[in-house]
Amino acid sequence: MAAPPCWHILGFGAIGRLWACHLARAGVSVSPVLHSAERLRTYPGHVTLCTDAGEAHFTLPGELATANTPIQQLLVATKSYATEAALAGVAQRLAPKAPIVLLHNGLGPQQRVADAFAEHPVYAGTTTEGAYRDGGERLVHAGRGSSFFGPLNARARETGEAALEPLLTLPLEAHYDPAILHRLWQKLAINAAINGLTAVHDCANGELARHPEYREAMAQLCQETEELACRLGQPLFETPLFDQALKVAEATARNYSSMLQDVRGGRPTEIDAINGYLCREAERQGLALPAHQRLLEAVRARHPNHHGD
Ligand code: KPL
Repeated sequence: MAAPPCWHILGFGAIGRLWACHLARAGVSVSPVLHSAERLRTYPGHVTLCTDAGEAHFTLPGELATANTPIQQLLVATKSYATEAALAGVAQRLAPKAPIVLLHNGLGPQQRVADAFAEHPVYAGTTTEGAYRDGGERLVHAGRGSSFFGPLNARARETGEAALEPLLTLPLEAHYDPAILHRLWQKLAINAAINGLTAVHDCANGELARHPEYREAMAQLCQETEELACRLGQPLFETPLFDQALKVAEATARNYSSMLQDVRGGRPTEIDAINGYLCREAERQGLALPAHQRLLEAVRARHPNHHGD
């Protein structure tokens, strides 16, 4: 039997590595596409996955975007602001009808990629898996979560979930959801209530629930998000968004949000694809979102070299 085609992984941070290790463990060949010749030179070609069950080592030979092998299947796990440029760098290598799977926070890039790559089935995913890099090539899978993947364009709806095999059958809890936009909006609404505030106040997620002033700011953000979602006819949760956001802040009380980690690490943040996305959508509707706008500006001020989404 022919070996299953390779999955190329663009964006080799914690989440890209987590999926790469699990694909490799399932016997699928995986090729991380690294962002520079310097990175390829220092990358040892393997990753160690650390879980409660111990450590496992995976050989994952890296390559550059300029390599010339065709890409049959592509998982893009970059930060939201890097997705489109990273994809452009490998576009000429995509085999006809190669599925593209986008896995990042926020909204904006997904729709643009789905339109720009209309000949390819384009899917989006959202995950609550918790993983971080622990120096060098070690990856710690710290918190088990769940993931959803679903179609973004007509070609993906026609193709269905078959193209996502084996992403859906790994020992990570992953499901196919044809209404993926709803899931992406739910994650966006939660991230918009938590991430920016923790980045500005330099605090763990749980502080937002405990500190009255932060809690009030979170309530305002949630109320504005709900107003916009209602205007767009976009369902969110069955219970108020603020209750959901509080629940997540409490359940992840000791965690530092991905945005705070970016600010502390001096990296660009995903604010433009989260609160920025909501502000742009609101503007199209003639709606003002003052709390989101203020937060957007405050986070941008903390990282002046922010990227647009
Ligand atoms: O998704 C998250 C993030 O940090 O990006 C939350 C849910 C806020 C957990 O920290």
